[in-house]
Amino acid sequence: MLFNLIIVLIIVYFTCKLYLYYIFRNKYWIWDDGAEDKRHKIDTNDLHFPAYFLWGTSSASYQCEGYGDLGKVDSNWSDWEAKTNPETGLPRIKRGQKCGNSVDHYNRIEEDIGLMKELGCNSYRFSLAWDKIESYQGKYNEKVIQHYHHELDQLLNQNIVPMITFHHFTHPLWFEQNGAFLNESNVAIFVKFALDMFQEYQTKCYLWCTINEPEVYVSGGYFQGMFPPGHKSKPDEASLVMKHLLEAHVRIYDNIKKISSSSSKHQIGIVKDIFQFEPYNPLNPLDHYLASILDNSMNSCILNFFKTGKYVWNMRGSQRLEYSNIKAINSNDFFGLNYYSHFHVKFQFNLKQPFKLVHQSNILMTDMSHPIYPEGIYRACMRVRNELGNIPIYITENGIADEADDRRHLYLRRYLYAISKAIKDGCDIRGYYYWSLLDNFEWAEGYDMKFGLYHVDLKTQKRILRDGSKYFREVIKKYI
Ligand SMILES: *[C@@H]1O[C@H](CO)[C@@H](O)[C@H](O)[C@H]1NC(C)=O
Ligand SMILES: CC(=O)N[C@H]1CO[C@H](CO)[C@@H](O)[C@@H]1O
Repeated sequence: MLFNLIIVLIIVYFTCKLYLYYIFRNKYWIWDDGAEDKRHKIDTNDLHFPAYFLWGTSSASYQCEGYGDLGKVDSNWSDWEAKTNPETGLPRIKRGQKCGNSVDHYNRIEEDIGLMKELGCNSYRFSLAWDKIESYQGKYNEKVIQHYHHELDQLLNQNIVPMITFHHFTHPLWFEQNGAFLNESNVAIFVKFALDMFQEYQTKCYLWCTINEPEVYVSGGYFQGMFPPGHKSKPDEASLVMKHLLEAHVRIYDNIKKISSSSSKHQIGIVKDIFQFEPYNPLNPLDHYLASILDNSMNSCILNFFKTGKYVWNMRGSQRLEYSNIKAINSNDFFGLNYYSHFHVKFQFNLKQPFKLVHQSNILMTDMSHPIYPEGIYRACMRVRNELGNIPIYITENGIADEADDRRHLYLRRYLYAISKAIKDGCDIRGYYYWSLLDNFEWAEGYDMKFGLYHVDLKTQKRILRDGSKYFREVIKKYI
């Protein structure tokens, strides 16, 4: 009897060992020599990028433009920053910071395009400031419209391919006051804005992102309460907002293809970030279960919508919501993938919050407390490829907050290697946009997170290339 038990235990032990070995081998690569003889060092110089590859940086209007020539305009975000959190009495942004004039990118557009040129970039992703363009509902501001014409002209003069995002978290205050994307009638209003902008700029741009990170917008605004409108744990609202964002995406895609005279030239896609949710302990079924729920609500449900045309929201404590739109299946000419890192999900005894997101120890972190995890960008690319049928992918964001500038070089080296490997293994990746050219206003973090390839002194607005960024320039030079 005892003998049998011992045999069973030994078998279980080795099965678990084998399973863990399998998991870790797939999720973690051996970057350094390591002591074990079987390991071999990854050669991060072994890079392969196609000649048509786009190399650029990525930004969002609110985070870098500053006031521009209109002075301050109201948006959901400017309003948000100005107020304190009524629950805690604390400011919404770390240490009460305000976006203010940011890094004045609006007025320094020529200088900043010069910096892109200095890096060797051949593309730039940016968003149109809807809050500036249509501060008053129904009235487009001609000066701002002309500003973006000027920006596009300057980019084209420098042979930099523009990529425009219609919605990157911010919109005019009146839109927020009318319920933003919670209100179904507003879908048509946003779609109209996007189509008008398309018609305005279509001769100067052919790469279009509809909406940036819908699931981050939804979870920030309707779950965590750290983005406007600051609602907390409102799954019913979240399900509707998500539905309306997806609906807006499909309608913009469909309409652009109808109204544009050269519809095959214009490439339109959604931008979605993928943070993997991993079980903290791969041998704990509860960790697995919770990780799969999070992955489903943040990742799978959106990928499935584009794969099958069906969006299903099914979360405990909220109403089930199903939405089908067959047009979703062909509503992306490319997939804009934002990738930073992954999370580990750990079960805890707490009915209200049955999990926490943790990080394993001994992992190199960014200042955002994200593990440096280049394997994840490879896995995310492969996932998109497998689920959406080898769709073209642009890495629309990837970057590191690193004030000390002692990990940026390593980060770039490893993530670019992982992307190159994904290309080698069959992903149709067409471009890479580092987040971001300049240090900028990182939403709830304020100016504390230094993502910039260039350091910016907010007082003098002087830009200085960080040492850790030079690797990016070297790689671009090699492949352009
Ligand atoms: C919903 O949006 C429409 C169109 O913007 C607006 O007229 C209406 O007042 C909004 N409803 C609410 C409850 O905000
Ligand atoms: C109408 C609406 O939701 N407006 C929101 C805009 O953002 C501020 C942030 O302070 C919210 O308080 C408002 O409710």
